Amino acid sequence: MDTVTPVLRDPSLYRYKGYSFLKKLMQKEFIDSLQDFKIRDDDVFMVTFPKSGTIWMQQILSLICSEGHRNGTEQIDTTERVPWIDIPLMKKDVNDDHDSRPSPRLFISHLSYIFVPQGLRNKKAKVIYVMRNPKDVMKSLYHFEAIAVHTQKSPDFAHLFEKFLAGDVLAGSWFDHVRGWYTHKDDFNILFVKYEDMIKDLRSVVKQISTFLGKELDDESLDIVVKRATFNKMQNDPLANKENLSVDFLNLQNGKFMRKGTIGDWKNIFTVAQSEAFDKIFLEKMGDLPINFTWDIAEEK
Ligand code: PPS
Repeated sequence: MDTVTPVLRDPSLYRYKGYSFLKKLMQKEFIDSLQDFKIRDDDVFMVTFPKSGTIWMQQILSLICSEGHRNGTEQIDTTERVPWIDIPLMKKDVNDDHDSRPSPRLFISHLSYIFVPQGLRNKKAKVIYVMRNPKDVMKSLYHFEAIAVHTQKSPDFAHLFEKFLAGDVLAGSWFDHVRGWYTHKDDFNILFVKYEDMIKDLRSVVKQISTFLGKELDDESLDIVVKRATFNKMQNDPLANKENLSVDFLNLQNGKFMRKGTIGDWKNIFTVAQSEAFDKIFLEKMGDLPINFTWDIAEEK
């Protein structure tokens, strides 16, 4: 549906083409204009459903692609090095906004596959899609709502649970997002990465990404990237952990952006009934896809 409709459980959002956009920051005309964004062959887009490891991968891409960032000589916030394509910058025209940036340009996005620039389908530019088990996404989102300025906070987890299932959260339905990107993978030059694999073996994932980007790192550089992308390191790095973000976006008095960074924290909030209900829906909606998530850190021990 191409018309704009309200998002029932969160009036700060509007629904357009099945996706839930922030009224305050994302205008549908701008989103539509992204179709014509001029892609360079060496552009790199990193796409996630919210709370799936966006700033983590943003930091990793930044470190892989910039030696200055890696050795700490480049004091630039990662959001500047790897900006959102979803939100207009200074010039408010997506081509003008990013035209003067040197290659390779790195971008982040929460958009579903239908909204990204047509040029990405040339399969030269690269897409990295990071996904995380949706129960942990929900738990992370529940806490994030306390610090997010532009979306409505759920009164309790039961409300968030319903909201999430209905797609009444930023980016719409998690199921549609993951399914959409996964089933259209052949339209793009895309690498899928799981948050849980990053937790389990960050070095291997960093290696995999640097190979995908054609930027093989020597062992020493690889070690530096991994070290600077660990939870503890990022938690103490204001250039990477959103602490420098304006109070217009995040109210960090109410909580932390870098919260726990683990697998299975959903167990501390889901009731047994919610977990079982979710498992059933997950099976119905995703059971036909060959995507296996790790739901519990103990599964790996
Ligand atoms: S957002 O708002 O959509 O951009 O959020 P996003 O960055 O996608 O997700 C935030 C969660 O990612 C965790 N995170 C990390 N986990 C492990 N290691 C590192 N280095 C790392 N960096 C970010 C962050 O803590 C959020 O997860 P939760 O479960 O809330 O802790």
